[in-house]
Amino acid sequence: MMVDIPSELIAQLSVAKNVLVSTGAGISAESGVPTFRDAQTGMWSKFRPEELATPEAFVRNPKMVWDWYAERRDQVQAVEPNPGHDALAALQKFWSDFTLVTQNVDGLHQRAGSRDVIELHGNITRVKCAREGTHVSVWVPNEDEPPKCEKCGSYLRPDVVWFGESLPVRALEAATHAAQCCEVFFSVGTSSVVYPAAGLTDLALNQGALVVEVNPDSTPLTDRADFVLPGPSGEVLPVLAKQLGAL
Ligand code: BV8
Repeated sequence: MMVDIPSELIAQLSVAKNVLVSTGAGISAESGVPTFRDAQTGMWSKFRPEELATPEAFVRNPKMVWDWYAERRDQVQAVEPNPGHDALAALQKFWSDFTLVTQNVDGLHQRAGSRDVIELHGNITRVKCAREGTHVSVWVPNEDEPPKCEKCGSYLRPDVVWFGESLPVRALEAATHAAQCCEVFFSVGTSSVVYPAAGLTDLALNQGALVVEVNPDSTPLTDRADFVLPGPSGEVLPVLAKQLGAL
């Protein structure tokens, strides 16, 4: 695919000082991690993620929800970051004030070398006690139900934010501050429908940031963005980084 980056965008990015990049499931698609909008496969094909990624689902069927996350945890640990992740790790060194915010829970940005990643929705490779919130790294597997916390006996659960749960306060505060201060806001690989993450874009637009969308499909942001780079992030971001001299 031929990636065409407008020269006007390159000119503005070359002199930018404060850049915020916000990513969604699309940036991990080329690593082989299904996006939320992709149809679920296998035994999960009859469920929508929104039905499984909720506290209610965990109360109703804790073992099913635990197993869904265990399968996804194995999946993300078996794949590698792709050139889109790598390009963002390189661009972090290019701009003097760079913030990376992600809705993803796969940890691939960190594995690509990005530092200080703001994880709005947690991280699927971390497990915590459902009652105390303390992180647990080892547990006794159980055929019939999720493993239990050794200290209090409550179920363990993935350290992710479910629908209807509040986002981690410090992560959301840091992301909100970055969206209010940035000169350039990149929205990469997100359908821009899940709030409050999608609201960061509105903050950036309202304070006059230059907004760039990287996505092969159109989203509710597409008509409002200053620049739209319509392609897979694993192809667009490396070309952008090379043209800026960051790769
Ligand atoms: C909250 C972790 C306060 C778990 C996730 C009614 C209206 C508006 C909002 C609400 C509402 N009712 C409730 C809400 C709030 C709700 C919400 O936004 N619902 C939506 C569905 C309407 N939000 C919440 O509940 C949040 N909490 O608000 O707390 C509160 C408290 C009580 C009651 C109400 C509110 C919590 C939201 C976090 C949920 N957890 N993940 C897990 O992973 O299992 S969300 C999960 O879905 C992801 O983390 C991600 O955020 C989201 C999916 O979005 P995307 O990342 O954008 O992925 P998607 O598949 O949608 O799109 C992929 C995109 O990539 C596409 O555009 C595609 O074209 C593109 N793409 C594909 N390939 C590529 C590509 N792009 C580039 N390159 C490619 N190669």
